[in-house]
Amino acid sequence: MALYIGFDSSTQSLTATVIETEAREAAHGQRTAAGGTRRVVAEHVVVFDEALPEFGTTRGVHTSADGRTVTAPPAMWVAALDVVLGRLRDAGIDLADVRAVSGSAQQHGSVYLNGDAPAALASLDPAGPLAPQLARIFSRGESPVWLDCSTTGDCDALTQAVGGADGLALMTGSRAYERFTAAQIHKFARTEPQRYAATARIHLVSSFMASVLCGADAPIDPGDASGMNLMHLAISEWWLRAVEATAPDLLRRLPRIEASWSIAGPIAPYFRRRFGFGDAKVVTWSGDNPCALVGLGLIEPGTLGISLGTSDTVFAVKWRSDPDPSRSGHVFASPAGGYMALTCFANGSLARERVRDAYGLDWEGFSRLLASTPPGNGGGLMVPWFVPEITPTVAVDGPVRQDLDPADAARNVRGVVEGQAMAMRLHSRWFAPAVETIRVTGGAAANTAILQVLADVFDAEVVQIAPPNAASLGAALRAFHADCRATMTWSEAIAGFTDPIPGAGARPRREAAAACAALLPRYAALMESAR
Ligand code: XUL
Repeated sequence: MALYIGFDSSTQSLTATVIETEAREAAHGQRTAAGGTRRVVAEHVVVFDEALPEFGTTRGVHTSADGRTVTAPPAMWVAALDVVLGRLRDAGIDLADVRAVSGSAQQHGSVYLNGDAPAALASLDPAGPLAPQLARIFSRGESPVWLDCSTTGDCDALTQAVGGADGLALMTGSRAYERFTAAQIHKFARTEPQRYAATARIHLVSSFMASVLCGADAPIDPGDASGMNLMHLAISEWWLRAVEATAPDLLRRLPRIEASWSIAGPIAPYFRRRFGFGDAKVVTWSGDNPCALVGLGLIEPGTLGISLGTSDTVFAVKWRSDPDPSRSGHVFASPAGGYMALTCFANGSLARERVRDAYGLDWEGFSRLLASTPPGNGGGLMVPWFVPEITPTVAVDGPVRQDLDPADAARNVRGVVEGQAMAMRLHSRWFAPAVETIRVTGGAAANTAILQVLADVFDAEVVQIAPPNAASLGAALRAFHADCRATMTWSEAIAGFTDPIPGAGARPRREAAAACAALLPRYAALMESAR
């Protein structure tokens, strides 16, 4: 039996998913999948606010009074790694059987290390926890994360320097976005030149966590590098024009880009001695959306994926790298080959929670009200921009209602969920004009009333995949695939792990789908007029 671990370092928590596969040594010495046992052995979640209150985060982040600057302490992510590994060990999982680990991380966030980092990472003492030993490696104690939208001027400067938004989107897969790493680095170098000068390495959250695990500088994979506005998407190499436009002498501060299945190194002695790992490999980490793509079994075009998490994202595999003609979506490299088209909404779980709390509901009450209201909501619409939105990009916050009484709890509950689903439908047309099947993941994917709304709005069947966290499962599958790559295809790697749960999910209802379709043009017009 071989074990593989996938981590997911997300906005609010760190998850570890452990999978078990039956593997045999083939005659030529490679490991191959034998097709036998395949199961998820364990999934442990460390919620930052609860488990690590000393970092003072709310939903995993620190937010400025105007809501535009959003950061998180990287030391907290490191502390969470100790906690989750302790929980796996205490749950009786024999970490000596782990052949490879990999990970998924919230995209775009950046971690700034000084010249002391390589020595500190290489000499971790297993007698004590990680965070205090790494406290002095950061040239910037707070990492900007994807919810940050404080860099509009930096986006403009970058766009101008590389010759316009169209060229930037063609080369990197996206026009300049506030949360993308180039704009964040530009702001740091501009506003804090001394601390920028003291920065020796700028990692993504993914490559930083991988560096901690292997005790050495880890590469960035093309999937996560495509969320930086710095990578030439077609060839997976740094695009020097954007790199030079972003900050002085940036190239030497960036890690190398290596294939998603590359091995960053062996797991560091710290983890062997403290938690009992054997000779596990650390497979290069990727972003949470590229990992969720794999964890939902989306290795070729045709099926839509939706992740209902802190952010809501809608995505699919595509073979070509051409960007969204309307410039509101992104194209990333897929860790399983080809590309990933994606549109991201900042008002995901947060907007659902705001509505739930405004009417004093729990999730059960929320679902009951949702199921009690008619599809199409009697024409009542809500554009749920409770925080500044990414798609479309709007600085204002506050929901916009049409024919919807704010005092009517039930119709506001339907308003937020239908509004989110209609925005996803409208902003996924550029890569999926019509779909038959949608695979869902994320916390809200367990809510069948929400899945029914998705099914009706998309007029498509919605299916659930057994393990709850597709991003950490995808990371575990990436570790498995990288370990057995010489003799195993991607479809062999995911087989048995990403099958839909029989009977779960939701099917579209003809009249409901028609009612939702009739509302779409009005919803598009409302979003447009509200910007
Ligand atoms: C994607 C995005 C979010 C984060 C959330 O572009 O910004 O989905 O990856 O973790």
